[in-house]
Amino acid sequence: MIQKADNPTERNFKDELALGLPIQISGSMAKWPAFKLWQSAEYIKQSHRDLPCSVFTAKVGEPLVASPNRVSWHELIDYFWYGTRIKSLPDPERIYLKQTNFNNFPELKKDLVNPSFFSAPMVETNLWMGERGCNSPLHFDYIDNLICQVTGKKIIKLIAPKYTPLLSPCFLDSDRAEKLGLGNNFSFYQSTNELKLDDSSESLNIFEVELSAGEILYIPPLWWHEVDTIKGPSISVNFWYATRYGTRIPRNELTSEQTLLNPMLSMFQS
Ligand SMILES: O=C(O)CCC(=O)C(=O)O
Repeated sequence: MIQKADNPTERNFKDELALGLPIQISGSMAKWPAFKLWQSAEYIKQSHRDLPCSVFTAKVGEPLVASPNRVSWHELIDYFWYGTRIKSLPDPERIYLKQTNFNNFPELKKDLVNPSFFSAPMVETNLWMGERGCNSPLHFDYIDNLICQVTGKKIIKLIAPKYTPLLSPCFLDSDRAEKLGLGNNFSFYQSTNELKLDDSSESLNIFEVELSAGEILYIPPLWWHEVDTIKGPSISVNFWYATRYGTRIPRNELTSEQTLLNPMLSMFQS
């Protein structure tokens, strides 16, 4: 079972954090203006009406890939909330606005409240907006992460870093990683459903978290996670914080499995 915390203070959270496990947090978004204001599609739409946005799209049975066509913010909102077709996109099955820096959305950024229980330096705040069926493949990040669900619902599957050797991680080549929107991460291209585990892996433990509107999931660095949107329109905000591993590992160091495993294994040996 995943740890849960209700409206933690900075002090409570530090104690929980010391355990190095994911934590599902409730009660800490109640005062976010976004939590009320973003219930209105019209409010969201007017905030950045004509802003061009880069999105990921997928045809039936295929993974989401970066679309060469940009779409305006108001078209996206009309699509997600009212089902209006976007003419410039060739009839996709799914559309996902992934990991888009909130600096592009100054009007909406005003409606966020930085979580007061987390005290590390913040690196980036991103917007994720999608519909049922949107997915982020299994991967991990080197930094502390808070995923805050404002509308809709997601299922997040989590695997502890100690299981990495059982997962036989594979690197995506950089073109493919870019296309799938995983350019800055070490990535693992299989989903948890497709894991080909050998007999020794019976004890692999996959945590499954259902994240509803108003809830936050803390994902510690190096924890594998796969994210599925199960109810749309879904808006998530994620905050990344600098940690002992720094912020990002330069792409040119992503060359071997050793690079991936060393920091993780040394963590477990220490
Ligand atoms: O919500 C998603 O689709 C993915 C989020 C994620 O992978 C992250 O915040 O690191």
